[in-house]
Amino acid sequence: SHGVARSATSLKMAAESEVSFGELDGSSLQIGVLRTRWNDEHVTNLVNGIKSGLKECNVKEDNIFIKEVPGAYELPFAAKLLALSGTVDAIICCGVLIKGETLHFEYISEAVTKGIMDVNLGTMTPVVYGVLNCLNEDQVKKRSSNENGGHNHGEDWAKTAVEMSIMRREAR
Ligand code: DLZ
Repeated sequence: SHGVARSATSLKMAAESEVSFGELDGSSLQIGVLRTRWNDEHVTNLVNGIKSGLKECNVKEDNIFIKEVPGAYELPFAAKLLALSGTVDAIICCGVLIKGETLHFEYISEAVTKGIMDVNLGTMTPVVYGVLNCLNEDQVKKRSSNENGGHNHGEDWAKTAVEMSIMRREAR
C-alpha cells in the first residue's frame, strides 16, 4: 500500500509541474544566451533547444540576444558584463566540456561552475547553468539532442530562465 501511496504522490507532482510549466509567460522578457565556439556542433544543438523552449514560453525572437565566447572558461566573465549592462532579465550560459587526458577538464569545470554562481548572486540576475560536463561525446549527444532516446537539455534551461526571471520581477 506504501507503493500505491508513493505513486499517487508522484503522479500528483507530475501533474502540478506540468501546470506550472504551461503558465510560464515570457512574452515581456529579454533573455541573453552566451554560447561557446568550443564543441560548436553540440552547443549549436543546445542553443536550438534553448530557442524552442523560449518560444514555448512566448519569448519573442527579437527579445533573445545571442553572443559567442571562445570557451566555457569565458562564460562567467561574459555573463557578468551582460548582467551589469541591465539589458536582460536572465542569462543562459551554454557550453560543453568534454574530459580529455589531463586535469584541465576538472579545473575548468570547477571554475566555471563557481563563476556562474558568483554572477547569479553578485548581480542578482538569474544566470542558468547550461554547461554539460561529459566524459565523452556519446554522453554529450544524449543530453543535447532529442534523437536516439536523448533529451535536449537546452529546452529545460530556457524554461528555467523564464521561471527565474518571473521570480525576480515578482520580488521587486
Ligand atoms: C582549452 C579547452 C579545452 C581543452 N577543452 C574545452 C572544452 O571541452 N570545452 C570548452 O568550452 N572549452 C575548452 N577549452 C577552452 C577554455 O574554455 C578556454 O577558452 C581557454 O582555456 C582560454 O581561456
